[in-house]
Amino acid sequence: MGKSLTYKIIENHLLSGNLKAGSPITLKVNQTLTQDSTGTMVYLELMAMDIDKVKTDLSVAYIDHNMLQSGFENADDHEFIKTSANKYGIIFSKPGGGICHQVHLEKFSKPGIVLIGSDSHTPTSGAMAALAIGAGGVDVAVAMANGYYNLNMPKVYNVVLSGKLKNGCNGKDVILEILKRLSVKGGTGYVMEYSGDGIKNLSVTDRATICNMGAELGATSSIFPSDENTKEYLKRQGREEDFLPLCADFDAHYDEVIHIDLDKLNPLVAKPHLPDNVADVSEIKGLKVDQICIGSCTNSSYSDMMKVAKILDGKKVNENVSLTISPGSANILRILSENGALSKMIASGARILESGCGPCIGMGQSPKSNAVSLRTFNRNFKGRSGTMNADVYLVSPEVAAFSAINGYVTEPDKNFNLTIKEPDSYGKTDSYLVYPDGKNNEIVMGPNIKPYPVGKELSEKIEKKVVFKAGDNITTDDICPSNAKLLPLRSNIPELSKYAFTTKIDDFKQRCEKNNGGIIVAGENYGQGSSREHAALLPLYLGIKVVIAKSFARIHKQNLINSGIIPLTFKNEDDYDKINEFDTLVLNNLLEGVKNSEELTLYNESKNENYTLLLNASQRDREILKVGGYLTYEKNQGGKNA
Ligand code: MIC
Ligand code: SF4
Repeated sequence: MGKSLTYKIIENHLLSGNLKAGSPITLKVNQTLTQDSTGTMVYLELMAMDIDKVKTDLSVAYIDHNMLQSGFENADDHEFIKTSANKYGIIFSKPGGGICHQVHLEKFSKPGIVLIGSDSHTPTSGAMAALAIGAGGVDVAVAMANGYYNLNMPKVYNVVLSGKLKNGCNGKDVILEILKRLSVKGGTGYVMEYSGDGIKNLSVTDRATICNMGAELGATSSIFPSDENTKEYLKRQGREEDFLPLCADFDAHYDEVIHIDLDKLNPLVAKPHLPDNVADVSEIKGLKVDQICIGSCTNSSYSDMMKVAKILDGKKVNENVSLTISPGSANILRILSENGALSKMIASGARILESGCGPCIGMGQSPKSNAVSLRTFNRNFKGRSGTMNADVYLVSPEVAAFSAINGYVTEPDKNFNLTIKEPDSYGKTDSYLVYPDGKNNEIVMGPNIKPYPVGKELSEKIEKKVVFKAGDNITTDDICPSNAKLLPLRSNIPELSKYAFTTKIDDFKQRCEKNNGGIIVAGENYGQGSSREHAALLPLYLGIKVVIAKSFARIHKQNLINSGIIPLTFKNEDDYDKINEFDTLVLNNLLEGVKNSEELTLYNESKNENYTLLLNASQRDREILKVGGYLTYEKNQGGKNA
């Protein structure tokens, strides 16, 4: 039987391990990317690893998240990242240059490479046939320092596309359809690999939208083959020499398959408050809208922006709607300003924002109380917009633009021709890139940048109270909320820890302080969403030693292990119901258990009951837990894994 594209790239980069689904493997890393909201931690970690220069072919540090600069904190973070980048040989992308995933696709991703990024939407570069994986900060620091990345061999889900999207449909509708069918945990453990006749009808940027939101499936990555469309895209970016044709063998082995007929798709929407709560737009048409935001790493490409300009041309944004538009990169913004599209947007009454994440991560543009907000983004978790009681709906730019004119949810007009002709050349806007000068090695650290917490060596026994019992699908936005007020604190864990879980309970920190740390118990898919390792570092700082859940999301589980917090699952899920908040739980014989056992016994002292828990971890993960975290583990190894 033949090989999938995923399998081929992994085989090509394999440093150790065996290619059996679920077994631990180590891959050589070609490129890394970081962004600023996770980046300060990454560079603190890199500093702690005491290296000279990065070992990757190319690493880029983007500033795209924390750009509000309402105090000195964000700007200090930028300076810290800029000076670190210079010291370690990393390209720095200044604020305003664009969103990391969009810019990386335009300027740096190549077919066949392995890219690791400290952001969950790193798989956007799968549109370029790169194996691009989102990871926690310390994993990215290790990838830069030593040139490798550890993961479990993923399974491969083949998504076979046939046909062609109808006028008015977008790559967004493809991924929303997949989310509808598979749910926010349906991709866990898989790389989503696309094939079929339909892919030739999808542009690289439509593919990027699809790969981007593969993160919402919980998938390890998403990937398209590299074909004529890839070549054309690279040519228009002035990088034709980076083209390499790549695809799966015709008889490739896949673990699962789904088929999607693009012709049959209609415009879709993810309703509040999860990306898999998907319905046809027609089901909510007529819903009055207060705010519309177009942009984010999901839908801010040239063609997305041009479609919006075309729809808005000569029209007026409804008087009750606030429409914001943030192009994905400075290069796109420049083209829009040169070809007149920007003036059409402005003339219609749109608010043009900087090229960056902006409202997607709650950096400004929080909607009014009880608002209905339509966004072309990828996440609609409750509270993420910065307004707890707002209802956020995820849609395509086409739906967003038509709705902006009417003031209520509107399906794209089928007779309105939305075909966009891509220019022969996108030109280049390189002024936002700063290349390392190889001279100045001084790192500048502002007063808000505090050291990250380091886990302690594992003890023989843990006896702690359940300080919080959470339900299913807890996001890392719940564990470590993000908004304009909190993002400046990303490099200050002690301060940020005050806000842990505040989307769910007000007094998590107080509970931890009162009980000298504790244990978290949760339902399914704990830690879905963002890769922010802060969602492990805040609990670590507050003394959390163990999280027991029905299941975990991939990146967060690794972030817990990397921080020395033990992630355990229930052997019998019904035991979840037997544990109450503030029960005292005891784990004995931990040194031996964590080292060698698949099963650990949990004693519930308050109920006088025992439950069996599972520790699903590689031998390396077990060692990491024993020493209290990945950084300590790597230091002890002295880089010999490289
Ligand atoms: C997000 O979309 O949630 C973020 C902000 O880009 C995160 C990273 C972060 O929390 O800083 C992500 O997706 O990993
Ligand atoms: Fe930025 Fe939003 Fe994309 Fe995250 S999902 S990288 S916050 S645009």
